[in-house]
Amino acid sequence: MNKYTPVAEDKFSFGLWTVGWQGVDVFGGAVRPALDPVEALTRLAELGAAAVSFHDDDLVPDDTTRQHTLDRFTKGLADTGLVVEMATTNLFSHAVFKDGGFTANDRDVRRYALAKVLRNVDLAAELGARTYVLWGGREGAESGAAKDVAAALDRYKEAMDLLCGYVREQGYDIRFALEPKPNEPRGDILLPTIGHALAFIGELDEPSRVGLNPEIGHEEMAGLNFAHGITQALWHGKLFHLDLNGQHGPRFDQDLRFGAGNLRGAFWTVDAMLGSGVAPAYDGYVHFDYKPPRTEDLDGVWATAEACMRNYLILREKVRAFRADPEVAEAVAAARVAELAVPTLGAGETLADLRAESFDPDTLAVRGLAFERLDQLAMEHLLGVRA
Ligand SMILES: [Mn+2]
Repeated sequence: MNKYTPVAEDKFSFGLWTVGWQGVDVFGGAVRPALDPVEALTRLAELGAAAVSFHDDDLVPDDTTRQHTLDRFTKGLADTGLVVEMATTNLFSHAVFKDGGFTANDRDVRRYALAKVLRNVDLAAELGARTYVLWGGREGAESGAAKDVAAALDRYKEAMDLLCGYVREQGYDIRFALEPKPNEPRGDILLPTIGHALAFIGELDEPSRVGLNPEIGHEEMAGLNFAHGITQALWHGKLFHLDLNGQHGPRFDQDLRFGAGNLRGAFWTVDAMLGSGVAPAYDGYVHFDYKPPRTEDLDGVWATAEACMRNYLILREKVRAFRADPEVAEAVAAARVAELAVPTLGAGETLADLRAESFDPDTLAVRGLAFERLDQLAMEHLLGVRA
């Protein structure tokens, strides 16, 4: 036990499909044996996780073993004290979803997709999950005329409106969280970024039931700043959940363990999650969605799971030390950060008053902002040369 050993209050959560990934990729088959979900619960609990999430097909892929699996899994939850905090539907693996689920051109496929989601929403409610994620990885296209994008958005909205109505009628304590991704497996995926998804939610019948589950790797694949993205989601009250992992810029979806890849991005992500600015802190589960590389055996898998949590705790300590450092406070003041929270127009002031003022842009332009000193202090905290 040391200061980077997780405790339940840290609210760490893992998808069963993360530690359970057998390493099947585009170029090769499995490198690890299938992982029993109950074994996953036991090992994750030992490492200090508080919760898990699952796709229907991770946990109950087969109707003939469904009840037996659920009985064992429910007992595993009770034995370990872990909870199910999130559930989601696999609308991408089966060949039937080759053109998507909710937005497949084939109406029968859309009807099947909706039925599959409804069935797993019932299971999610039964297992106590309060967040239901929808990642539409196959909702998209590789070519132009094949997909009527506006019609696809109509069908996406129809599906979300139906799901919201269902959850309301059933009285389930569940909110939906859309997970944006720009591409892979489709050439172009619908709702590719946080911004696209936020705008889409505004068009739904019950927008309050739907928020976001942004993933670091997905936003960085699009070249975007994840900390800025989740801060905007928090500003809209829409950061219902998140997926932490690691990514090296715009390339294939790497799903590295959290902290690997863009380390500075990870630092600012934790800073944003802790609510260091005007936006509220994130108060949901700290959920990891990564893939232990194919080089690892099962011991290596557990080492990566432990490292995800450890890196979060190390970064949290560094962010707190940065924010508590008196020299940082000085640098923040010199950078006029707090001034941005002051409304541009004064109380009782009119636009006419503002226009009557005489401005000297050349004088204003001379002021430096001293952002680099502040950023260097963050860098030095991150590099461990300031206590
Ligand atoms: Mn990913």
